[in-house]
Amino acid sequence: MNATAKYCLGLLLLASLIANVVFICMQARKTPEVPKCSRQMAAGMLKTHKHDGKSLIFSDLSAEEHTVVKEYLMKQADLKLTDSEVATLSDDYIFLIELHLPEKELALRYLDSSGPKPPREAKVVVFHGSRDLLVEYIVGPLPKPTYHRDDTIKRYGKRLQYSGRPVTRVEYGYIFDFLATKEFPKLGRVLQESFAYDGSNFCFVEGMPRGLKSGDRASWYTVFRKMSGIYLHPVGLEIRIDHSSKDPSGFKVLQIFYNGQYFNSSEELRDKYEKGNIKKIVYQPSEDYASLKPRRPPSGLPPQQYEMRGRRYSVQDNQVLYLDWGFAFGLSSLTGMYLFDIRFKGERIAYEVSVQEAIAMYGSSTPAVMLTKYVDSSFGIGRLAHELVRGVDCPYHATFVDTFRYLDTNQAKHYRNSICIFEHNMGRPLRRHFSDFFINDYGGLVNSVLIIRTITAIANYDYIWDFVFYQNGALEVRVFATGYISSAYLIDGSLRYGHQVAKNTLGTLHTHFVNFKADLDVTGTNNYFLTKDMAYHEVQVPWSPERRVQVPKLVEKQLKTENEAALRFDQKIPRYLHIASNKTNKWGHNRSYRIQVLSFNGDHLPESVPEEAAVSWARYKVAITKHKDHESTSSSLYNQNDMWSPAVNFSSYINGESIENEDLVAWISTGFLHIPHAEDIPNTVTAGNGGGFFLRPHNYFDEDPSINSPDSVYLDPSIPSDSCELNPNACLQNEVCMPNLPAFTYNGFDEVIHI
Ligand SMILES: *[C@@H]1O[C@H](CO)[C@@H](O)[C@H](O)[C@H]1NC(C)=O
Ligand SMILES: *[C@@H]1O[C@H](CO)[C@@H](O)[C@H](O)[C@H]1NC(C)=O
Ligand SMILES: *[C@@H]1O[C@H](CO)[C@@H](O)[C@H](O)[C@H]1NC(C)=O
Ligand SMILES: *[C@@H]1O[C@H](CO)[C@@H](O)[C@H](O)[C@H]1NC(C)=O
Ligand SMILES: [Cu+2]
Repeated sequence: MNATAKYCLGLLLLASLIANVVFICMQARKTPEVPKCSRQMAAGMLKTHKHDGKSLIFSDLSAEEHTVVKEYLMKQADLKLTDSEVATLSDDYIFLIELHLPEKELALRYLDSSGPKPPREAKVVVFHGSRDLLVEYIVGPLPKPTYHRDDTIKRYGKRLQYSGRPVTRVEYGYIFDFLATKEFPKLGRVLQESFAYDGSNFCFVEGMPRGLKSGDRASWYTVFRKMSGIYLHPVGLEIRIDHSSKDPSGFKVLQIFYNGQYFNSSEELRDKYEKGNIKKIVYQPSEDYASLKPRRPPSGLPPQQYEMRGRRYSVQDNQVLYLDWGFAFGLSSLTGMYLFDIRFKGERIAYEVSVQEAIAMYGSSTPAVMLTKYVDSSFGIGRLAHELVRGVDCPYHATFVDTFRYLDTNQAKHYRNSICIFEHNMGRPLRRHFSDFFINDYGGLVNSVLIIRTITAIANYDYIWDFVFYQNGALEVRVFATGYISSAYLIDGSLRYGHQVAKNTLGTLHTHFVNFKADLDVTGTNNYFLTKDMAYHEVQVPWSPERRVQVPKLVEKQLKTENEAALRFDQKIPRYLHIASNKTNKWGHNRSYRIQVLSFNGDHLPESVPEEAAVSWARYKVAITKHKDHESTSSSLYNQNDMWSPAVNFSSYINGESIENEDLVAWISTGFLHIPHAEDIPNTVTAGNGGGFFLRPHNYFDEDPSINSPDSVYLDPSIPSDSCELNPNACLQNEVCMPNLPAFTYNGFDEVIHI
């Protein structure tokens, strides 16, 4: 045991002694009897639904299922798999295991009629280093697999090049080791005098894509100082490494960018530095401006919400029931949160609503950032859903759900409390009216919603993913960005690409675009795509024919093919977009759900740019395609690392097919432009930084279903103000109920990635 460890142990003993004394003192003080709320479901709230277990066909694989899939494949002699714990880049090993979603037709037959349960299958991504191929296998049936088949061609229409694979922990390890042991020793004096490098105080952030054409695997690494909030501490050094070789001894430095100057090798930088004919950086200690440690002691507590009479929703396995709503949920390591079989009053509204992709395109004059186009699902959006913090990430009283994931690992990892579900009083009426003048009364309904959330910390950025269920039958999907901006070392010309936000630090301009999938099924799968807007037209005033006026009129249109319904980012589009049924409501109008986008992307990469094919979903504000099981996602695990010949080229889904009386899928893009500014330090805030969309009933019902909400309040002058019959708030004071909250726990650091 070294001296520091002994010292720590001593402190720990002392701390536990103090804690015990405090605990004993607290026991001694007699606590008054406090009534506690029942944590059981409120009686009668859920009488219209029951959990049926059918949602399990959409549930993520369990820890045991991941294990049996791995063990089954390891036994297949023809695959020649090496355990990923010991595999090198030239071996064949498992990279990812996750649920393979059932085919929609089979799933619907099982859910809606007495069809058989679809086979439960896993999707497994194998990196075949020995054959230079990436292969996706389907393994089934679980829990006792008997078959595996190569699904790559069916899904992607082609074989996948080995160079399109993401970088694994092992490869990162080789790269950082190569720098530390082969290159940095050559730069001893430069690193010492410029950065006070001590062998362990550097961190690296990579730019992507890893080159300029298909097959390139030569990434720029920006060096950041290892201190709290590394992303805001660039030191002024960037290095481009060719790591295309499967043998790490073949890794090479291609360029070095030091204080705004390019060099072809460490030797060149060293020699020029020693001769003194370059612009040097002279080390100065960084201030700790990026730390998130509170700068003053906490005081006060923000308001909390709690459930007076217990929960009004219930979560069983992966199924949630809430008032009139019901849905299944899961978390894909790659694409993040998805919901299936979303029903309101028992009727399916959407088969699937899911996150697909999040991209960010950066500007800078520094080499690593000027190329950067991050395509996050290739890194894994859901992969980085860590434990949520009670009382901050989700309300304290939320229900927390654990997830298991298998990505770049050799056994499923357990992520505690990585999804949260809660009912939330938004503190604003969903609807209300106070009638003055002729009749006096008041009717209102507080906006109480159910939210299911996960938060994914994808390196510097944290994305909050919310699905919000309203009592009027609307579903809102939101994304918010927070966390650290990425930054670059300030050099001449930097200010064209952003603002200076700290000493020597440029906050680099970038876009955030996010793509979602909404597979709506409005009264079944036979749907149409309708648009509505208004236009002014001129009419003669009937009682004054010599005058003409402009009157807004309803403009309705049906778009009949995928091409017509691919609504481009730079196009003026109708404001109302509907997935409609040919069934009508009581008033004779086609029943529909409206897609209402809250914030469109804005400018997209020009289509002439070779990388554009990998993110071609961003060409469209909304695109409607005919449902196909093999067009399940708008992007892929491989799009980032081979942007030039992407595994999924979304624009090819739009190929002239009819979308009349078909099963339709809406691909919805939302986003914002981020020009970093001083207040992004230390963190970007969620307020104002996000996007999303609503799916809202539109002539779907005959009236607003929220009129039946049990939370409705009604007042009129004849009702005594202390009567609780139509106004539960009048009796709130009689609720003798304290929240029964669970103890605070946190284990989120158990599964962090170490390289
Ligand atoms: C660095 O490499 C580039 C491109 O190969 C070349 O044009 C340039 O002359 C090289 N610089 C030096 C100093 O060798
Ligand atoms: C509505 O669509 C269904 C399914 O294609 C079809 O059978 C029916 O005839 C259609 N009804 C009307 C009124 O168009
Ligand atoms: C709207 O409903 C009517 C009546 O069922 C039907 O004839 C018509 O085809 C529907 N229109 C669309 C675009 O679905
Ligand atoms: C992507 O798909 C579109 C539409 O099919 C096609 O025109 C384009 O060439 C494709 N691009 C690549 C790089 O595959
Ligand atoms: Cu941003």
